[in-house]
Amino acid sequence: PAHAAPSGDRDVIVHLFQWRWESVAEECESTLGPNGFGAVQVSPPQEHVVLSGQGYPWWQDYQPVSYRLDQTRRGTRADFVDMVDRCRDAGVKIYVDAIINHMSGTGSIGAGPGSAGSSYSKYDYPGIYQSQHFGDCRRDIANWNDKWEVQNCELVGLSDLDTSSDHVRDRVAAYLNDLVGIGVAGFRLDAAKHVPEADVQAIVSRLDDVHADWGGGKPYVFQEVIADGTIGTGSYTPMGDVTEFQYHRDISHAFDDGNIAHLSGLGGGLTPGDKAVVFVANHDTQRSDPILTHTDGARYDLAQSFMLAHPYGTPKVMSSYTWSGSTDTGPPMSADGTTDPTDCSASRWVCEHRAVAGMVSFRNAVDGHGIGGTVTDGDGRLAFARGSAGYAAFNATGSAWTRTFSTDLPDGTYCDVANGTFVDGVCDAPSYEVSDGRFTASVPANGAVALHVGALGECED
Ligand code: LM2
Ligand code: CA
Repeated sequence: PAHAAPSGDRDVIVHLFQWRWESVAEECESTLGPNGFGAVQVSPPQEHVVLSGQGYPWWQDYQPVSYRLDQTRRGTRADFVDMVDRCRDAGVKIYVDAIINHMSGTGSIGAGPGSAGSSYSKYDYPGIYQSQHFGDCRRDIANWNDKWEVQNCELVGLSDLDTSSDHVRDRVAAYLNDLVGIGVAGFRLDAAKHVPEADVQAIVSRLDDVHADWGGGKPYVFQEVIADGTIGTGSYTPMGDVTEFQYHRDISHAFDDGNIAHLSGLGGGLTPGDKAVVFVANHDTQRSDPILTHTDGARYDLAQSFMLAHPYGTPKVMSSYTWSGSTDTGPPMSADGTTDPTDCSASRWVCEHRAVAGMVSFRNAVDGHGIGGTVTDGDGRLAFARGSAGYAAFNATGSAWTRTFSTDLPDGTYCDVANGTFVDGVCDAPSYEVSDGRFTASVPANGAVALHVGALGECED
């Protein structure tokens, strides 16, 4: 296939929402590479509107005004290039959140300058797009049951590009290929459902091959499609992977309610797993429609752990920052709206991906093995094997689950990667002895235990 998912043994994506480029690079080196993360989804790198009058909300990034990468909120183009190189050296891909459906809207500041100094106004981006490059439906999408409107009218007042025109297709593809040339390995296509399928196809078909270190094939593409009765994910799977929002709702409700015993079949009836990008929460749902988020603590971490242990889909782990009051609140920043470097031990950065870093090694080690040997105990507890390569137990109740589990694991001492990490032979978690295929564990309340053959033999308590 033209846009195959990243290789199965390192497919985990982490969304480092709003992180500075230099902080992403450091995280690739210190944490993501060593634990086997496959890729980072970074926030949009293109020049965008600057809404000082509204306190620099996070969503100003979703109103692009040019394709320059000299976007100062998270760093310079040179910082971006350095990040891509350092992450690649650490074995981690960069996926860019690419805004292809629209440019800016009519916010509090309808005209420039943008974050890199470009002048603009809605429907006029000098040297890039003029009025004729936008669709004729210059009003908000009103009838979401009308596919034509959803794809050709304006999403929350954002100037809607006429992606049927060659000029727009060429210009968008030139931006994406600039990124591919830097070494970017894939894209999240923002608001893909609002771009007609044929137009996505035309843009994707213009993409160059990725860096030789990533195999030199076409970039990985996953499309943001919030499926409904009007537009399903199936119309977009020919062009790449798609976001599966029903998975998000299913896993979030299950862990929120403590009804997880049935989840071995999670994903059944949804988009085929080899086309689905899955997540517990994303940057939109955690604000507009929260079910289970970083504010829910252990139960949320448990859900992200479960997602990594379960074979359906390509998992995307969320990494958030907190806000109080308005959901518009941007990340920690200085007075001029420039984002602060990430500090996971202070400030408002949650860094919840670190809590599940060990489970990424589990996912990589059990790749290719299905779910078997399921054990339940009431509605809130579920354990299963991943063939002879791994075994995981999840406890979404308020009391410990103590029992002996039967596995197909080779006998030995295993690092519990649900409660720590195993990097370069060093285990910083509890360890378990598997003997005659069996081990006895006390799975913590709202916690898990996970053992795999890639974290065997050299554990230190
Ligand atoms: C997405 N996926 O399809 C992003 O995941 C989502 O975060 C984006 O919305 C959206 N599509 C457009 O890229 C965010 C935010 C909106 C915000 C837009 C544009 O959730 O609230 O809209 O970015 O910045 C804002 C105002 C809205 C206003 C609009 C245009 O909230 O009231 O509409 O700007 O000025 C008049
Ligand atoms: Ca559109």
